[in-house]
Order: sequence, then C-alpha cells, then structure tokens
Amino acid sequence: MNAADILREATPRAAQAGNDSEAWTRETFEARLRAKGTAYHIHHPFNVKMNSGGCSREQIRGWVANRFYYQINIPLKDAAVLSNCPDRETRRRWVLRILDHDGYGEEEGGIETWARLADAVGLSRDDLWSLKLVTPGVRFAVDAYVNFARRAPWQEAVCSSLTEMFAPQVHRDRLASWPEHYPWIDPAGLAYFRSRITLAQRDVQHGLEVTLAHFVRREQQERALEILQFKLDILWTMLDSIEKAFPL
Ligand code: AHQ
Repeated sequence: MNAADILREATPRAAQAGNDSEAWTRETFEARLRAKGTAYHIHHPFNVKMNSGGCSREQIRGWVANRFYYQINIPLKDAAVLSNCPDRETRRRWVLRILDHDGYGEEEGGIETWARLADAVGLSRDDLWSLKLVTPGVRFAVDAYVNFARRAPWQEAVCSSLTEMFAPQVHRDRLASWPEHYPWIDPAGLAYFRSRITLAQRDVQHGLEVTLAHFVRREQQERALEILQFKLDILWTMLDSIEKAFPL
C-alpha cells in the first residue's frame, strides 16, 4: 500500500468532507508527509538528465562542486539543531549526523568522501574548497536552510530534514546509472552515495519519531507540511541554479 492509498484509506470521512480542525491520525500525517515526495528533486529535469546519462563532464563537475556547498553546511545546520535542543536523549542521537559528515578518529566522514567524488569527476581540491564554482542560487538556498535551523524551534529544523525520506532512492539511482553512463568516473568515487542509503534510513527514523510526536494538532501538522515544502523547494532551487549555470 503506497502513501496515497494510506491517505485515502486513513483520512476520516469528516476530514474528507473538509472538517479542517480535526488532527490527522499519525498514519495519515505520515502519509501526507510522504506524499510530498512528488516535489522531491529526484524529479527535477537536471537530475533526470544526469541519471539518464545526459550530462557533460562539465555539468557533472558543476553539480558535484555545488552540492559540496550543501554537504559542508549540513554539520553547521545540525549543530544549530543541537544548540537549540535542551533534550539530552535527542542530542545524543542527533550528534551522530555531525560525526557522519565531519568524521571522527579514523573515520574520514562524508565531507571527505564527497571530496573523493570530486577527485573522481576531475575537480581539483582547489576548485572544490575554494567554492568558486558555487552559484549564487545554491549559496542562497543552502544558507536559507542553515539560517532556518538556527532560528526555528529545533523540532521544526528536525522536520525539515525529512526530505531524506526520499533520499535512498536518489542514491540508488546514481549507483545504478552512473557507472553505465559515466564510465570515465572511477566507481570508487561513488562511495558517498552508497554510504548514505543506510545513514539516511537511520536519520529518517529519528526525524519521523520527533515530527510525529511534536506536530500533533491539525494546525501544527499543516505547519510541518509547509516546512517540508520549504526544504523541498531548497533542493529544487539548487538544481534550477545549477542547471542555469551549467546548461544542459
Ligand atoms: O547527502 C545528504 C545528506 O547528508 C543530507 C542530510 C539531510 C538533512 O539533514 O537535510 N538531507 C540530506 C541529503 C543528502 N543528499 C541529497 C542528495 O540528493 O544526494 C538528499 C538530501 C535530502 O534529501 O535532504
């Protein structure tokens, strides 16, 4: 049964008749969150083109260099969530996200793994770390995400991370399509995508727990959908800007 079926099945008749005050059940609320996957950047024309082999080397490099700005800002976003969160149990779980990206001890972390993706697509470390290839639109979209996490209640920032409900598929698509379409990229460079499939699933389990427990009244649940749409728009706008800067 997919999200839409659950939605149809679980939405009480009163709600279907437009009784807007009644809170949705947890199942219906989760189904409505998941139904927003239709706006996920997996469906963006640039992503569709990229995964069907339609990108040039320059476009792949442009995407990798711009997404790097998103990746290096995720720990800042997650640190903002921690700084706003008074609950130790939540922080003990949320802090793993920072370690996943920054690394710890012998673990190089996702930022370094993304840098190896950049090596594999032929970007120099200077091209990458100088951020000179990052477009204004990507910078503004990513900064909007970090600033949202800094000033919003921590539960709202948690909710905004739930775009990762849809991420395992986008990573699987890349792993399945890039080796065939882009044989010039060393497959070892795709390790980041492989690493995120299980990490995203772990993150989403926690993010959903917090979201379903916190947003309980109908107006709160509607707010959660707005927050998720805001983050979906951030990811979509990043690809709009990359597509314009590195035209297909
Ligand atoms: O590599 C990604 C990642 O580490 C994260 C963290 C999470 C968040 O906290 O918002 N979202 C996210 C995402 C990553 N990769 C994106 C992709 O398409 O490769 C997907 C993105 C997301 O769905 O939010």
